[in-house]
Amino acid sequence: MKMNMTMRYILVVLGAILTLHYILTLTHSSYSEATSLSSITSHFRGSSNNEPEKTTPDSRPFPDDETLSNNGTLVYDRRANATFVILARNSDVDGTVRSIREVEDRFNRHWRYPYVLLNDVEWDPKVKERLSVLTSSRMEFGVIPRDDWVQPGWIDEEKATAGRNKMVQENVIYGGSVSYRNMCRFNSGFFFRHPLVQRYRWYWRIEPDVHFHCDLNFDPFVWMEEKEKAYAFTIAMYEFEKTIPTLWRETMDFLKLHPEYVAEDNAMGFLSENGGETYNLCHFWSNFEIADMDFWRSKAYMDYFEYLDKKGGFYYERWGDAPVHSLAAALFLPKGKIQFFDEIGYEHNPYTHCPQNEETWKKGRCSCARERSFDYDGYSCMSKWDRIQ
Ligand SMILES: Nc1nc2c(ncn2[C@@H]2O[C@H](COP(=O)(O)OP(=O)(O)OP(=O)(O)O)[C@@H](O)[C@H]2O)c(=O)[nH]1
Ligand SMILES: [Mg+2]
Repeated sequence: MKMNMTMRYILVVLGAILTLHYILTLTHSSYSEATSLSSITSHFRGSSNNEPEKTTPDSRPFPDDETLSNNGTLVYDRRANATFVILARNSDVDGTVRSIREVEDRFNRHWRYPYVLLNDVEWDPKVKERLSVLTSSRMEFGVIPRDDWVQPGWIDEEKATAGRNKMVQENVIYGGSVSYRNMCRFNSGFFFRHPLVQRYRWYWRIEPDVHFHCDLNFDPFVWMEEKEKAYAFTIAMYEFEKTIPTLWRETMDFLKLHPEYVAEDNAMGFLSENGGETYNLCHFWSNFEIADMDFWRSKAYMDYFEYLDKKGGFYYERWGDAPVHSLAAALFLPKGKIQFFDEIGYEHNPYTHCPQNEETWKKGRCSCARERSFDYDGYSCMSKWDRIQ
Protein backbone atom coordinates (compact mmCIF):
# COMPACT_ATOMS: atom_id res chain seq x y z
CA MET A 1 0.00 0.00 0.00
CA LYS A 2 2.86 2.33 0.96
CA MET A 3 4.66 1.53 -2.39
CA ASN A 4 1.52 2.35 -4.33
CA MET A 5 1.23 5.80 -2.73
CA THR A 6 4.90 6.62 -3.51
CA MET A 7 4.53 5.44 -7.14
CA ARG A 8 1.37 7.51 -7.55
CA TYR A 9 3.18 10.56 -6.17
CA ILE A 10 6.12 10.16 -8.59
CA LEU A 11 3.75 9.73 -11.54
CA VAL A 12 1.84 12.93 -10.67
CA VAL A 13 5.12 14.95 -10.44
CA LEU A 14 6.40 13.49 -13.74
CA GLY A 15 3.09 14.26 -15.43
CA ALA A 16 3.23 17.86 -14.19
CA ILE A 17 6.81 18.30 -15.49
CA LEU A 18 5.91 16.86 -18.91
CA THR A 19 2.82 19.08 -19.21
CA LEU A 20 4.87 22.18 -18.31
CA HIS A 21 7.54 21.18 -20.88
CA TYR A 22 4.85 20.74 -23.54
CA ILE A 23 3.29 24.15 -22.81
CA LEU A 24 6.71 25.89 -22.83
CA THR A 25 7.67 24.19 -26.11
CA LEU A 26 4.52 25.52 -27.77
CA THR A 27 4.72 29.04 -26.37
CA HIS A 28 8.48 29.81 -26.22
CA SER A 29 10.57 29.09 -29.35
CA SER A 30 13.91 29.75 -27.60
CA TYR A 31 12.99 27.18 -24.95
CA SER A 32 12.03 24.76 -27.68
CA GLU A 33 15.37 25.26 -29.55
CA ALA A 34 17.44 24.94 -26.42
CA THR A 35 15.86 21.63 -25.41
CA SER A 36 15.49 19.99 -28.83
CA LEU A 37 17.14 16.61 -29.21
CA SER A 38 19.54 17.74 -31.93
CA SER A 39 20.65 20.72 -29.88
CA ILE A 40 21.29 18.58 -26.81
CA THR A 41 23.15 15.83 -28.69
CA SER A 42 25.33 18.38 -30.55
CA HIS A 43 27.10 19.04 -27.25
CA PHE A 44 28.46 15.51 -27.41
CA ARG A 45 29.36 15.44 -31.11
CA GLY A 46 31.64 18.49 -31.01
CA SER A 47 31.44 21.10 -33.77
CA SER A 48 31.02 19.86 -37.31
CA ASN A 49 33.79 20.40 -39.87
CA ASN A 50 31.22 21.49 -42.42
CA GLU A 51 30.13 24.50 -40.45
CA PRO A 52 31.35 27.81 -41.90
CA GLU A 53 34.23 29.29 -39.95
CA LYS A 54 32.91 31.68 -37.29
CA THR A 55 34.14 35.23 -37.67
CA THR A 56 34.22 37.90 -35.05
CA PRO A 57 32.22 41.03 -35.92
CA ASP A 58 35.53 42.76 -36.47
CA SER A 59 36.61 40.32 -39.15
CA ARG A 60 33.58 40.86 -41.39
CA PRO A 61 33.86 42.92 -44.54
CA PHE A 62 32.15 46.26 -44.73
CA PRO A 63 28.49 46.08 -45.74
CA ASP A 64 28.74 47.90 -49.05
CA ASP A 65 27.33 47.24 -52.52
CA GLU A 66 29.87 44.58 -53.37
CA THR A 67 29.52 42.57 -50.18
CA LEU A 68 25.74 42.80 -49.88
CA SER A 69 23.74 40.25 -51.78
CA ASN A 70 20.34 41.12 -53.33
CA ASN A 71 18.42 40.51 -50.13
CA GLY A 72 20.76 42.70 -48.12
CA THR A 73 22.60 40.00 -46.20
CA LEU A 74 26.38 39.94 -45.87
CA VAL A 75 28.22 37.62 -48.22
CA TYR A 76 31.63 37.00 -46.78
CA ASP A 77 32.19 33.31 -47.15
CA ARG A 78 33.17 33.25 -50.83
CA ARG A 79 36.90 32.97 -51.14
CA ALA A 80 39.31 32.54 -54.00
CA ASN A 81 42.20 30.11 -54.08
CA ALA A 82 44.59 32.99 -53.54
CA THR A 83 47.69 34.11 -51.69
CA PHE A 84 49.95 37.09 -51.21
CA VAL A 85 53.45 36.49 -52.58
CA ILE A 86 56.36 38.45 -51.19
CA LEU A 87 59.92 38.02 -52.40
CA ALA A 88 62.30 39.58 -49.91
CA ARG A 89 65.71 39.41 -48.30
CA ASN A 90 66.22 39.00 -44.57
CA SER A 91 67.56 42.56 -44.57
CA ASP A 92 64.20 43.78 -45.97
CA VAL A 93 62.49 42.86 -42.69
CA ASP A 94 61.46 46.34 -41.55
CA GLY A 95 60.01 47.30 -44.93
CA THR A 96 58.23 43.95 -45.19
CA VAL A 97 56.70 44.43 -41.73
CA ARG A 98 55.40 47.85 -42.82
CA SER A 99 53.90 46.48 -46.05
CA ILE A 100 52.16 43.55 -44.38
CA ARG A 101 50.83 45.78 -41.59
CA GLU A 102 49.15 47.98 -44.21
CA VAL A 103 47.82 45.03 -46.22
CA GLU A 104 46.28 43.69 -43.03
CA ASP A 105 44.81 47.00 -41.88
CA ARG A 106 43.37 47.98 -45.23
CA PHE A 107 42.15 44.61 -46.45
CA ASN A 108 43.29 41.31 -45.14
CA ARG A 109 42.17 41.38 -41.51
CA HIS A 110 38.68 40.93 -42.99
CA TRP A 111 39.56 38.29 -45.55
CA ARG A 112 42.51 36.41 -44.07
CA TYR A 113 44.21 35.29 -47.23
CA PRO A 114 47.50 33.48 -46.64
CA TYR A 115 51.02 34.73 -47.34
CA VAL A 116 53.94 33.03 -49.05
CA LEU A 117 57.31 34.63 -48.44
CA LEU A 118 60.16 33.65 -50.71
CA ASN A 119 63.89 34.17 -50.31
CA ASP A 120 66.98 33.00 -52.20
CA VAL A 121 68.66 32.10 -48.87
CA GLU A 122 67.40 30.56 -45.62
CA TRP A 123 65.01 32.75 -43.64
CA ASP A 124 66.39 34.18 -40.43
CA PRO A 125 64.19 32.88 -37.54
CA LYS A 126 64.04 36.41 -36.10
CA VAL A 127 62.61 37.68 -39.40
CA LYS A 128 60.01 34.90 -39.38
CA GLU A 129 59.00 35.87 -35.87
CA ARG A 130 58.70 39.59 -36.72
CA LEU A 131 56.47 38.82 -39.72
CA SER A 132 54.34 36.05 -38.20
CA VAL A 133 52.94 38.21 -35.40
CA LEU A 134 51.37 40.61 -37.91
CA THR A 135 48.49 38.39 -39.01
CA SER A 136 46.30 35.49 -38.02
CA SER A 137 46.48 34.24 -41.62
CA ARG A 138 48.67 31.33 -42.61
CA MET A 139 52.19 32.51 -43.40
CA GLU A 140 54.69 30.22 -45.09
CA PHE A 141 58.37 30.83 -45.67
CA GLY A 142 60.04 29.26 -48.68
CA VAL A 143 63.54 29.09 -50.08
CA ILE A 144 63.96 29.33 -53.84
CA PRO A 145 65.67 26.34 -55.49
CA ARG A 146 69.13 27.46 -56.52
CA ASP A 147 68.61 26.67 -60.21
CA ASP A 148 65.55 28.92 -60.32
CA TRP A 149 67.57 31.85 -59.03
CA VAL A 150 71.21 31.93 -60.15
CA GLN A 151 72.55 32.82 -63.58
CA PRO A 152 72.29 29.65 -65.70
CA GLY A 153 75.52 27.90 -66.71
CA TRP A 154 74.85 28.35 -70.42
CA ILE A 155 75.01 32.14 -70.18
CA ASP A 156 78.26 33.43 -71.74
CA GLU A 157 79.77 35.15 -68.70
CA GLU A 158 82.10 37.32 -70.80
CA LYS A 159 79.20 38.69 -72.76
CA ALA A 160 77.15 39.15 -69.56
CA THR A 161 80.02 41.06 -67.87
CA ALA A 162 80.41 43.30 -70.92
CA GLY A 163 76.66 44.01 -70.85
CA ARG A 164 76.76 44.93 -67.17
CA ASN A 165 79.82 47.16 -67.57
CA LYS A 166 78.18 49.02 -70.42
CA MET A 167 75.09 49.67 -68.31
CA VAL A 168 77.19 50.88 -65.38
CA GLN A 169 78.87 53.39 -67.71
CA GLU A 170 75.47 54.49 -68.96
CA ASN A 171 74.24 54.95 -65.37
CA VAL A 172 71.43 52.45 -65.77
CA ILE A 173 69.83 51.74 -62.39
CA TYR A 174 70.92 48.28 -61.10
CA GLY A 175 72.95 48.08 -64.36
CA GLY A 176 75.86 46.30 -62.67
CA SER A 177 73.83 43.97 -60.46
CA VAL A 178 73.64 40.23 -61.07
CA SER A 179 71.27 39.64 -58.15
CA TYR A 180 68.79 42.17 -59.57
CA ARG A 181 68.87 40.20 -62.82
CA ASN A 182 68.31 36.95 -60.91
CA MET A 183 65.31 38.58 -59.26
CA CYS A 184 63.84 39.75 -62.59
CA ARG A 185 64.25 36.33 -64.17
CA PHE A 186 62.77 34.60 -61.12
CA ASN A 187 59.73 36.90 -61.14
CA SER A 188 59.34 36.39 -64.88
CA GLY A 189 59.43 32.63 -65.01
CA PHE A 190 59.65 30.86 -61.67
CA PHE A 191 57.73 32.28 -58.73
CA PHE A 192 54.44 30.70 -59.81
CA ARG A 193 56.11 27.28 -59.98
CA HIS A 194 57.55 27.40 -56.47
CA PRO A 195 56.11 24.46 -54.44
CA LEU A 196 54.54 26.80 -51.86
CA VAL A 197 52.91 28.91 -54.58
CA GLN A 198 51.95 26.06 -56.89
CA ARG A 199 48.83 25.16 -54.91
CA TYR A 200 47.23 28.56 -55.47
CA ARG A 201 45.62 30.00 -58.56
CA TRP A 202 45.57 33.72 -57.70
CA TYR A 203 48.30 35.88 -56.22
CA TRP A 204 48.79 39.45 -55.12
CA ARG A 205 52.40 40.55 -55.27
CA ILE A 206 53.64 42.71 -52.41
CA GLU A 207 57.05 44.31 -52.00
CA PRO A 208 58.75 45.65 -48.89
CA ASP A 209 58.03 49.31 -48.13
CA VAL A 210 55.00 49.82 -50.31
CA HIS A 211 51.84 51.57 -49.15
CA PHE A 212 48.17 50.79 -49.47
CA HIS A 213 46.32 54.06 -49.10
CA CYS A 214 42.67 52.97 -49.06
CA ASP A 215 40.37 50.52 -47.33
CA LEU A 216 39.48 47.88 -49.85
CA ASN A 217 35.77 47.17 -49.55
CA PHE A 218 35.69 44.19 -51.87
CA ASP A 219 37.69 41.06 -52.54
CA PRO A 220 39.69 41.63 -55.74
CA PHE A 221 40.47 37.91 -56.15
CA VAL A 222 36.80 36.88 -56.11
CA TRP A 223 35.88 39.88 -58.22
CA MET A 224 38.48 38.98 -60.86
CA GLU A 225 37.44 35.36 -60.87
CA GLU A 226 33.78 36.26 -61.34
CA LYS A 227 34.52 38.80 -64.08
CA GLU A 228 36.98 36.40 -65.75
CA LYS A 229 39.91 38.81 -65.49
CA ALA A 230 43.47 37.50 -65.56
CA TYR A 231 45.77 40.43 -64.75
CA ALA A 232 45.32 43.62 -62.71
CA PHE A 233 47.51 46.72 -62.32
CA THR A 234 47.42 50.12 -60.65
CA ILE A 235 50.36 51.93 -62.31
CA ALA A 236 51.61 51.84 -65.91
CA MET A 237 54.73 53.63 -67.14
CA TYR A 238 57.61 53.71 -69.62
CA GLU A 239 60.55 51.32 -69.29
CA PHE A 240 64.19 52.42 -69.55
CA GLU A 241 65.03 51.53 -73.12
CA LYS A 242 68.64 50.69 -72.29
CA THR A 243 67.51 47.74 -70.16
CA ILE A 244 65.59 46.05 -73.00
CA PRO A 245 67.16 47.02 -76.37
CA THR A 246 66.27 43.69 -78.05
CA LEU A 247 63.19 42.55 -76.08
CA TRP A 248 60.65 43.82 -78.61
CA ARG A 249 62.42 42.29 -81.60
CA GLU A 250 62.77 38.94 -79.82
CA THR A 251 59.09 39.08 -78.87
CA MET A 252 58.03 39.76 -82.46
CA ASP A 253 60.25 36.88 -83.65
CA PHE A 254 58.53 34.62 -81.11
CA LEU A 255 55.11 35.69 -82.37
CA LYS A 256 56.14 34.80 -85.93
CA LEU A 257 56.84 31.29 -84.68
CA HIS A 258 53.61 31.19 -82.65
CA PRO A 259 50.95 33.40 -84.20
CA GLU A 260 48.35 31.18 -82.53
CA TYR A 261 49.22 32.67 -79.12
CA VAL A 262 48.19 36.19 -80.06
CA ALA A 263 44.73 37.03 -78.68
CA GLU A 264 42.24 38.48 -81.08
CA ASP A 265 41.20 41.57 -79.15
CA ASN A 266 44.64 42.15 -77.60
CA ALA A 267 46.16 45.30 -76.12
CA MET A 268 48.76 45.99 -78.83
CA GLY A 269 47.42 49.54 -78.92
CA PHE A 270 48.82 50.03 -75.40
CA LEU A 271 52.30 48.86 -76.45
CA SER A 272 52.82 50.40 -79.85
CA GLU A 273 52.03 53.57 -81.79
CA ASN A 274 52.38 51.86 -85.15
CA GLY A 275 50.59 48.53 -84.95
CA GLY A 276 53.58 46.63 -83.54
CA GLU A 277 56.48 47.88 -85.64
CA THR A 278 58.12 49.50 -82.62
CA TYR A 279 57.58 49.37 -78.86
CA ASN A 280 56.56 52.54 -77.03
CA LEU A 281 58.07 51.11 -73.77
CA CYS A 282 54.74 51.09 -71.90
CA HIS A 283 54.34 48.40 -69.28
CA PHE A 284 52.39 47.60 -66.12
CA TRP A 285 54.46 48.28 -63.02
CA SER A 286 54.77 44.75 -61.71
CA ASN A 287 55.76 45.47 -58.10
CA PHE A 288 51.96 45.51 -57.75
CA GLU A 289 50.16 42.67 -59.47
CA ILE A 290 47.02 40.68 -58.84
CA ALA A 291 46.80 37.92 -61.38
CA ASP A 292 45.71 34.47 -62.35
CA MET A 293 48.71 32.13 -62.31
CA ASP A 294 46.95 29.83 -64.75
CA PHE A 295 48.00 32.43 -67.29
CA TRP A 296 51.71 32.29 -66.37
CA ARG A 297 51.46 28.50 -66.28
CA SER A 298 49.82 28.34 -69.71
CA LYS A 299 51.69 26.87 -72.66
CA ALA A 300 51.71 30.26 -74.40
CA TYR A 301 53.46 32.03 -71.52
CA MET A 302 55.81 29.16 -70.67
CA ASP A 303 56.90 28.88 -74.31
CA TYR A 304 57.43 32.64 -74.39
CA PHE A 305 59.48 32.64 -71.19
CA GLU A 306 61.62 29.70 -72.35
CA TYR A 307 62.22 31.43 -75.67
CA LEU A 308 63.29 34.68 -73.99
CA ASP A 309 65.38 32.86 -71.40
CA LYS A 310 67.36 31.04 -74.10
CA LYS A 311 68.10 34.39 -75.79
CA GLY A 312 69.91 35.38 -72.57
CA GLY A 313 68.54 38.93 -72.36
CA PHE A 314 67.85 38.64 -68.64
CA TYR A 315 71.66 38.71 -68.23
CA TYR A 316 73.14 40.23 -71.44
CA GLU A 317 70.73 43.09 -71.08
CA ARG A 318 68.57 43.64 -67.98
CA TRP A 319 65.12 42.53 -68.98
CA GLY A 320 62.65 43.27 -66.21
CA ASP A 321 59.76 41.07 -65.17
CA ALA A 322 57.52 44.12 -65.65
CA PRO A 323 57.95 44.43 -69.43
CA VAL A 324 58.06 40.64 -69.85
CA HIS A 325 54.78 40.14 -67.95
CA SER A 326 53.26 43.16 -69.67
CA LEU A 327 54.10 42.13 -73.22
CA ALA A 328 52.68 38.66 -72.59
CA ALA A 329 49.51 39.94 -70.91
CA ALA A 330 48.91 42.61 -73.53
CA LEU A 331 49.45 40.26 -76.48
CA PHE A 332 48.23 36.82 -75.33
CA LEU A 333 45.15 38.00 -73.43
CA PRO A 334 42.12 39.78 -74.82
CA LYS A 335 42.41 43.32 -73.44
CA GLY A 336 39.12 42.85 -71.53
CA LYS A 337 40.89 40.38 -69.22
CA ILE A 338 43.26 43.10 -68.01
CA GLN A 339 41.95 45.26 -65.19
CA PHE A 340 43.03 48.68 -63.99
CA PHE A 341 42.03 48.96 -60.31
CA ASP A 342 41.30 52.61 -59.63
CA GLU A 343 40.01 51.53 -56.19
CA ILE A 344 43.40 50.39 -54.92
CA GLY A 345 45.44 53.30 -53.61
CA TYR A 346 49.02 52.10 -53.97
CA GLU A 347 52.47 53.58 -53.53
CA HIS A 348 55.89 52.25 -54.42
CA ASN A 349 58.48 54.93 -54.14
CA PRO A 350 58.49 57.32 -56.01
CA TYR A 351 55.01 56.88 -57.52
CA THR A 352 51.48 56.69 -56.10
CA HIS A 353 48.22 55.72 -57.66
CA CYS A 354 45.36 57.43 -55.81
CA PRO A 355 41.72 56.69 -56.75
CA GLN A 356 40.47 59.32 -59.19
CA ASN A 357 36.83 58.60 -58.50
CA GLU A 358 35.84 60.85 -55.60
CA GLU A 359 33.28 58.45 -54.15
CA THR A 360 35.81 55.62 -54.19
CA TRP A 361 38.38 57.84 -52.50
CA LYS A 362 35.94 58.83 -49.76
CA LYS A 363 34.56 55.35 -49.21
CA GLY A 364 38.08 53.94 -49.00
CA ARG A 365 39.11 56.57 -46.42
CA CYS A 366 42.21 57.05 -48.58
CA SER A 367 45.34 58.63 -47.19
CA CYS A 368 46.67 59.74 -50.60
CA ALA A 369 46.12 63.05 -52.42
CA ARG A 370 44.01 62.51 -55.55
CA GLU A 371 45.60 65.38 -57.43
CA ARG A 372 49.05 63.90 -56.93
CA SER A 373 48.18 60.51 -58.44
CA PHE A 374 50.69 59.31 -61.01
CA ASP A 375 47.97 58.42 -63.55
CA TYR A 376 48.40 61.42 -65.82
CA ASP A 377 51.99 62.29 -65.01
CA GLY A 378 54.08 62.73 -68.15
CA TYR A 379 55.89 59.48 -67.41
CA SER A 380 52.68 57.46 -66.97
CA CYS A 381 51.19 55.24 -69.68
CA MET A 382 47.59 55.47 -68.45
CA SER A 383 46.57 57.58 -71.46
CA LYS A 384 47.76 54.73 -73.73
CA TRP A 385 45.61 52.36 -71.71
CA ASP A 386 42.62 54.69 -71.85
CA ARG A 387 42.78 55.01 -75.61
CA ILE A 388 42.17 51.29 -76.16
CA GLN A 389 39.19 51.07 -73.77
N1 LIG B 1 65.54 37.33 -51.57
C1 LIG B 1 65.87 38.31 -52.38
N2 LIG B 1 64.94 39.21 -52.74
C2 LIG B 1 65.30 40.21 -53.57
C3 LIG B 1 66.63 40.34 -54.08
N3 LIG B 1 66.66 41.42 -54.85
C4 LIG B 1 65.42 41.95 -54.85
N4 LIG B 1 64.59 41.23 -54.07
C5 LIG B 1 63.17 41.47 -53.83
O1 LIG B 1 62.56 41.60 -55.09
C6 LIG B 1 61.63 42.67 -55.12
C7 LIG B 1 62.06 43.72 -56.12
O2 LIG B 1 63.31 44.25 -55.76
P1 LIG B 1 63.53 45.81 -55.56
O3 LIG B 1 64.91 46.00 -55.05
O4 LIG B 1 62.41 46.38 -54.78
O5 LIG B 1 63.46 46.30 -57.06
P2 LIG B 1 62.69 47.50 -57.68
O6 LIG B 1 61.30 47.58 -57.14
O7 LIG B 1 62.86 47.42 -59.15
O8 LIG B 1 63.55 48.72 -57.21
P3 LIG B 1 63.39 49.73 -55.95
O9 LIG B 1 63.03 51.01 -56.59
O10 LIG B 1 64.74 49.70 -55.33
O11 LIG B 1 62.32 49.19 -55.05
C8 LIG B 1 61.56 43.16 -53.69
O12 LIG B 1 60.49 42.47 -53.08
C9 LIG B 1 62.89 42.76 -53.09
O13 LIG B 1 62.79 42.55 -51.71
C10 LIG B 1 67.59 39.36 -53.66
O14 LIG B 1 68.76 39.37 -54.04
N5 LIG B 1 67.15 38.36 -52.83
MG1 LIG C 1 60.80 47.67 -55.17
